[in-house]
Amino acid sequence: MAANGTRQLPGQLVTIERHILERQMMHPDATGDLTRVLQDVALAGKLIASHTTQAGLAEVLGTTNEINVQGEEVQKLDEISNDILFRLNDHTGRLAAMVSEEASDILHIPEKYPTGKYVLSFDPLDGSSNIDYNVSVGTIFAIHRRKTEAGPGTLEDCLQKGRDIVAAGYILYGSSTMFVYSAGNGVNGFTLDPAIGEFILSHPNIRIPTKPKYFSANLGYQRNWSDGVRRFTEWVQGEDGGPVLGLRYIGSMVADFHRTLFSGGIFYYPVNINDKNRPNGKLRLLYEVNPLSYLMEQAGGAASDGRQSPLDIQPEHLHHRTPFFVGNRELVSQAEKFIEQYG
Ligand code: P6P
Repeated sequence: MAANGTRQLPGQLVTIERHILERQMMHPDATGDLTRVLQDVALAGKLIASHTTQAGLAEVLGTTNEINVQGEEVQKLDEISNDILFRLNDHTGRLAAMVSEEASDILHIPEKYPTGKYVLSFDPLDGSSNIDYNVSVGTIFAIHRRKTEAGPGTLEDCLQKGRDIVAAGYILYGSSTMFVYSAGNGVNGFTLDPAIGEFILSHPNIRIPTKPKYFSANLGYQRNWSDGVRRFTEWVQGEDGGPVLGLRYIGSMVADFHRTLFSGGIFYYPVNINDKNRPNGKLRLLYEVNPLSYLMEQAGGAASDGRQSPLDIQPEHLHHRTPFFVGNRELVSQAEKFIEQYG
């Protein structure tokens, strides 16, 4: 705070728009469309934040009593967040299609609007089962360039590997609202200043700390994990010379990922070997695992499905599920070694 008590502006007030534009200038062939898609997502984040921070007041707590394509109860805020993301992007002429956790099929651009060159995939409100407990939740997104030439987006446009992501990120609705993204040149974090309604650069060039601090997994399920995963879990707690990491698990992946990114460590959601309905685990490749894997690699970490980077998996369908390990390289690599040796 300045001497006269006025609000001290940071030395360089960098908004998302300024940050993205400055990077866009590094690409002479850039048309600005990707910049504007990111701004559209950021605006959606501001609108969703205004709902999530008033959930208790605005009677939007609880569920709609509907079940989504994932077989999960649709929370009212899920629906609102999904609607906000769709309506802020359906008319811009920048997208060929959208993919949402809340929609069984491709979300096509309405015929009255032009289509564009990008595909936006998102989980509108990940961790929503925690909404009624006032736990942090988040929006996760990934952007690809379309593969087909023109017209309505197709499955070919949507089922692209994470390696081909052009930008990805998340918005965390927590004690503050943060927008964390990468467009291939490192990871940067912006904090929403509600007084001016702008995301301001607060965490430039985020890198995962080299010294890991926590492991993050739902130990309530460990009896259902494979032998290799169980042995890895013992190792991270000091068995066989492993590091002695503390346990932190919120049950809202964006929050667990965000803490892992800033504290160092590993988050993992392995397969429950007794859950025949989910042979590939719970988390979805297109709009949860791939965006976060892309971000972690950009921040100097690594991601795996237990054997390979999720970014190298060819998605088989829109809601393709996969086991997920993400965090410091050496921890992810150790998990892969235990799985390779013990299954
Ligand atoms: P569990 C939230 O529903 C979510 O998809 C992720 O955000 C979170 O990591 C995971 O599920 C929590 O699942 O089975 O531990 O409650």
